[in-house]
Amino acid sequence: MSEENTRTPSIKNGLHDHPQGSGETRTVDQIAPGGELHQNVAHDGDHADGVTHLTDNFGLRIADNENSLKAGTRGPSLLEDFILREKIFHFDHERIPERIVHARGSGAHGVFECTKAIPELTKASIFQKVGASCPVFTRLSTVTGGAGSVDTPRDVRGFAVKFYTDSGNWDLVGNNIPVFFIQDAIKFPDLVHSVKMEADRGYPQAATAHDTFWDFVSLMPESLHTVVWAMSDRGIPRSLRMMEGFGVHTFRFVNEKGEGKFVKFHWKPVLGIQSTTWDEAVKIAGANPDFHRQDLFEAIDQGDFPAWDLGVQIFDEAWAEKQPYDVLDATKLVPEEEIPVDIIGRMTLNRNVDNFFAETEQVAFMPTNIIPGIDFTNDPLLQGRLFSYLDTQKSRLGTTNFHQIPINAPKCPFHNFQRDGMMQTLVPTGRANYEPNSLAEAGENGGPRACPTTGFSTFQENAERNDPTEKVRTRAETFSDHYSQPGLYYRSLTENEQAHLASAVVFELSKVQIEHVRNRVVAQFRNVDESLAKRIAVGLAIDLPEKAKPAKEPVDLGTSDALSIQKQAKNTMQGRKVAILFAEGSDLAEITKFKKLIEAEGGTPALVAPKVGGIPVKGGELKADGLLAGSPSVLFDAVISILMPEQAEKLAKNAAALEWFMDAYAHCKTIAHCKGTQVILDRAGIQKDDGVVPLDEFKKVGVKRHWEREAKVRDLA
Ligand code: HDE
Repeated sequence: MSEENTRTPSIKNGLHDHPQGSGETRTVDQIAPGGELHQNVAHDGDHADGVTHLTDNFGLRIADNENSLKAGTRGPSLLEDFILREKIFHFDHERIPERIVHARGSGAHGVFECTKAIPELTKASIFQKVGASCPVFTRLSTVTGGAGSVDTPRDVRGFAVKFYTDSGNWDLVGNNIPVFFIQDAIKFPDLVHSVKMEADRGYPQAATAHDTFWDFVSLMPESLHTVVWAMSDRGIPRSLRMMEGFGVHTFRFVNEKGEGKFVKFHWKPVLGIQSTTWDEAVKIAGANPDFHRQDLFEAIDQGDFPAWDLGVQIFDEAWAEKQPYDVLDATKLVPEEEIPVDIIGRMTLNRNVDNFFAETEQVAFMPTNIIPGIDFTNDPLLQGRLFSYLDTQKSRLGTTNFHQIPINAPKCPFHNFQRDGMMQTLVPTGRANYEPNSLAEAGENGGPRACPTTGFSTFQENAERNDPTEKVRTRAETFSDHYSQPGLYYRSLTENEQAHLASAVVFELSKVQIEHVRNRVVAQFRNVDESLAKRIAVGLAIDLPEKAKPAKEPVDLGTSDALSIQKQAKNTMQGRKVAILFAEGSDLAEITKFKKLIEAEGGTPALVAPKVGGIPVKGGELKADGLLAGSPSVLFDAVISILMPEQAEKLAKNAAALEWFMDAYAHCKTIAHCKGTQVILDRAGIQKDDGVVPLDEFKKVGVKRHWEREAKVRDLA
């Protein structure tokens, strides 16, 4: 059935329009009092005197919201108290099942704009001309932890974008890592069971560092490519605004003529890619469990809108045939050096949600939401996802009518004969709820019809390659090289990044209690990169086990700079947060100068002091944004210290202050300081280097990480 013809009332700015012409349907807002979806007023008359009156869910004004109805002042509550019962009843049902994966996420509204028209590749309306735009809703998430877990565990991040186009919703439901753990959807429940908290003990929460996950990995070498990405700094992003996004699967673009090309989607963050170090991520989890969520919310709130460029890699069947891997295998990437990423648009997130539950929690992404011009491929992982997401939404949102929830409803008209069901909010009129019908011939509204020309039609692919054509449960032979690309990834990293990856695996395996699992993982890593396997074995103090027998011998694919974060790092203040430490007597003029400098470069200054209320400083009084003991330096990208000598002396005896500087140093951050601060640096054992500089060098040095320092603070063997 035609997609375009299967959608009904149009929605503008989140509000359902009144139906046009036929008067075919009525929507919730025509029936609901107040008529607004973002509704906090029940009756028009209720705010006539400037006060919004509290009512029950049916519009009855409430006289007392403090006391339940009782038989006498100290008597029992009465069953008659329908006001109490409605309130408690509704409260009891406030939660819905959290997402089985990606439960913890942050969402925002925005806009997508086409910057390069590609009609020769796709008929998708959003890519037909430069400047074409549509609203989007984006949800960025961790995968493993529950909805109430922390933001900075080592994990893959979800990167889901809903484009509300004029030809229907297109959901690009991707991750911040371009490959996935498994090749076939049938292994997904096993993967997720193994990584989630263990079934008997209910822990660990939001962590891969445990027996069952690594047991699975050790037995499923196809997972190794995603594992090396997750164990690298990609698994601990600095900010949701500073990570890449990938569609992961190979999709297909289809043009007006019906010609198809393969496409891989990429999101490139305008702020550059940046990560934390592991020690930093762990400390952030304690200092601010909502580190990423708050960062995204505050950036958007202050008009510092995060943006990503949408890029595509395009290739055809003939090119795909020649590669040493299968482009339908989601554990493989297409190196950017081979097929460059062409930028075709930009997404800017410019509006926070009004209500977390209504929008971020209820948003329902589905890879099946595609539009004419974009199609699936036979990737067996993608094929399984096409079933899973629709199914999960019914389970989470409770009704087949979840598409009517404002955040999920398309903003273009939709008309079809799907009817009724729980929580139906549309009120179709007339009796045409089937097709074919001839009601129009009798002067009645006959309803919508499929449209072969503009409707969605599946790409006609040549099925000859799918040999044998019988029904089979097999893995294609072209899916059998599990080691070459993980090796490519590892060898493409800088030395520091390689060391981070190796120590992440050592850390994770140190938490694994079953010895043979550790050994088997290292045996697998010997096929990825022998030097990496040795590093891990040395880190664990175990003998190098015998190499696992590969299904297919790996080949050396060289290196790809696009895979390394550090090789593409931007030294920019944009989107970064810089702390300015001050105390009694600090120079206000100097503090103000640095505040302005940071702001002028697009960064956010944060004042940190031993006390937060008005502190007497030279030239006035100043309030701090954060208490020193509650604002550890892990929350900032660089630190500046402006202290009078006597205050510095005092802080040199304060553990929180010492740790503040030691952490900034250990995490390779810029430390710009006045002379007075030297006493603290000396006490903390911090030596001068390219990133530990006098105040006047701050601008020149910027907020980049000083990785050359790392060997002094961490064993990089
Ligand atoms: Fe998902 N995945 N997934 N996934 N996924 C879900 O859908 C699933 C996969 C991804 O912010 C669920 O609404 C299967 C790959 C994101 O709301 C569920 C398979 C990629 C999100 C589901 C995969 C993803 C989800 C859970 C293997 C990257 C969060 C709640 C066949 C390309 C979307 C929900 C949001 C969520 C199933 C594999 C990304 C259960 C069966 C590969 C970003 O339907």
